[in-house]
Amino acid sequence: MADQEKPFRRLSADELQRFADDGVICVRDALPALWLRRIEAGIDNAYSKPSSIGDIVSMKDRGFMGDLFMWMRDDNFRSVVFDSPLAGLAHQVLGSERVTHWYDQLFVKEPGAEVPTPWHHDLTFWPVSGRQIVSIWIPLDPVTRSSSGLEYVRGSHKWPNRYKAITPDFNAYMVNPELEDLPDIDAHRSDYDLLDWNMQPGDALVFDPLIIHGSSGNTSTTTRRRALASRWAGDDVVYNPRKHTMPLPGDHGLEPGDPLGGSMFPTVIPAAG
Ligand SMILES: O=C(O)CCC(=O)C(=O)O
Repeated sequence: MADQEKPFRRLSADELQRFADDGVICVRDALPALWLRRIEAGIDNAYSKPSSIGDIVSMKDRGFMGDLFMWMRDDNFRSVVFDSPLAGLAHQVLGSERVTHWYDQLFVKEPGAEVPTPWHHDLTFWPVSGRQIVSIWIPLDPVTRSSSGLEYVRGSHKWPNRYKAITPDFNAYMVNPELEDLPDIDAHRSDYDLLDWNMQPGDALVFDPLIIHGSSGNTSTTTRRRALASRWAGDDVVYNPRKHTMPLPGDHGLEPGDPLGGSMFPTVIPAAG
């Protein structure tokens, strides 16, 4: 068995059931320090040499830096994809034979950054379809809800509703007018079953792409809030480009209906022979 197939630890039957029921679990100590150091080095590189996507999605004047598909440019993130326990963790929750890397994404909020991530779910604006998809969100700094830890609406991945993406103006084309507006969750917080966790670096949130989630700005005056989202797909996920979905950088060579795969979406389990 290759290293990446060995999860740092096995998830319990109870954790797997909670993932299915709630749409999210917090896995403590999912990534050892070695991997945290590599991700931090990758974040430093993304800061000093932003990619063209990073330039577009970041709002550095407001204390927010983002980037996507970092693994294609940076060996630190590349090794997280191919050699870290994340593929093995995804394997356990996906219940799929193959585990394919979908994409990685950075969300860095500087101390005091008033940049909330509005409530949203992910799958509606991705150019893929299928249900075997999971995101793993790893903070590199201690987080609480007020320092921009993620918050979730428990069980909302099972709702039949499909909501509009909520994106900054430059991404307005991703807002599909045929989809519903999200309810105003913050105005009626007691009507929802909300979940959040105080987390340490290396803990991971493992969540379904249809669960509604969001985060506040970073109210800490001293601590950055750096986080990596690592997204994975299983056997049933196919390329499904539609209007109002996220553009993909580069030539992936996929036709509509093709299973996710190829050089831009590497299958990590089973490892290439
Ligand atoms: O880190 C954040 O604030 C947002 C993360 C998120 O929405 C995601 O990973 O899907």
